[in-house]
Amino acid sequence: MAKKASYNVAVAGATGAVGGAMLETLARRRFPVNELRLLASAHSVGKKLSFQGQELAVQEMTKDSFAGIDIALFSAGASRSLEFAPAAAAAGAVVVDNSSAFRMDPEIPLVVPEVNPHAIAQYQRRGIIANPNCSTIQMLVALKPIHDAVGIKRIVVSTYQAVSGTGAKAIAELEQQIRAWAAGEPMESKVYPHQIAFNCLPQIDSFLDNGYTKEEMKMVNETVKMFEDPEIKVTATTVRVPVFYGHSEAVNVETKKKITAAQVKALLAKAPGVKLVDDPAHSVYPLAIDCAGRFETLVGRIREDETIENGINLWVVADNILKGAALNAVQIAEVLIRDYL
Ligand code: NAP
Ligand code: 3JM
Repeated sequence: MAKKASYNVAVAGATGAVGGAMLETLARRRFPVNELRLLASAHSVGKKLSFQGQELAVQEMTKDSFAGIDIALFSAGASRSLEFAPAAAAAGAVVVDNSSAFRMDPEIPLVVPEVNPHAIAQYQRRGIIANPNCSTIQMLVALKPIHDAVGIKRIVVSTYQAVSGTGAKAIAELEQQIRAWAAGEPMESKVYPHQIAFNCLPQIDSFLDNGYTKEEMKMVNETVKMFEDPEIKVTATTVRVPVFYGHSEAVNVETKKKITAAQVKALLAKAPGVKLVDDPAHSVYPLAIDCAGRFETLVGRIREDETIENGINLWVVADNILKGAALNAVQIAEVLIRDYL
């Protein structure tokens, strides 16, 4: 079959923080879009969004929204994905889903193109590909070259996650609290269970019976699935910090074979999707405030763990809305049209 010159794309959740970044990313990467269909809830009907200089009307998402669509990018929450993604797939679209709804389904591939692009082939089983959680994506972009070189046995990660990962209401809450503090007025906490301004909350998503949060277990389970290694051990502490954009992570890895810090730097300097930012003598290292709008995952503070035989410490930072969500989904779509559609 001859390749199409351009594709019909639906964005489900187009009015949201991730949906907006999807539109920007499709344009920035010159994705060959024919028709673009913008879908959201009934209350957004009548809104217009601009794409490459054109104003497009938002439509209400229903099960009939996907006729003629080649690729449907979903970021409207897990319950909407469960309700509408199977209908989109049944209508012939390939769904790239940003929610946690399908990630651990054994019939659905979970993909970071720098890590396991081969898994995309499995989309044919259900017509759905899952995008991992933002914190897992950036960690695995940084660790994949190390895992390929010397094998990773165990990962200990602590995250410092931006409020934009929670959506537009959380961005507004942090801003309101900072303004209230400066004005000497009381702060309101509605989105988070505690004040987020000038604070760190060791809770992202809800708690499970084992004492971990769902976000922490996403990092554990998604890593095992994408590295295709049930032996790999992962333990995580995920923390919300008063940062608007950009997740940071302190990552400690124990490897099967010895690797030096210099060797890790050499690997990461040429790794796809990675930008090495590591010049401690000049206080140069990855910063959340430098990653907004960037496609790369920034890695620095690379050093050997002197308490174990084979260990490395790293500091990993990425734009949680781009590589953590919208960009990764568009990259999956790029592989789909290059190799499959
Ligand atoms: P957001 O800013 O709150 O946007 C939510 C979007 O979902 C809006 O477009 C909203 O439309 C739409 N929506 C809500 N209910 C709907 C319905 N019944 N039918 C159709 N559309 C509906 O949230 P966000 O930050 O963009 O995140 C959206 C989702 O993306 C999250 O819930 C999560 O599943 C996923 N996400 C994934 C990652 C990741 O790590 N991969 C990161 C962030 C988010 P209206 O404007 O009409 O309400
Ligand atoms: C990131 O439906 C929902 O409440 C989605 C909540 C959500 C998720 C999720 O669980 O899909 C918000 C932000 C994620 C995620 O990537 O796991």
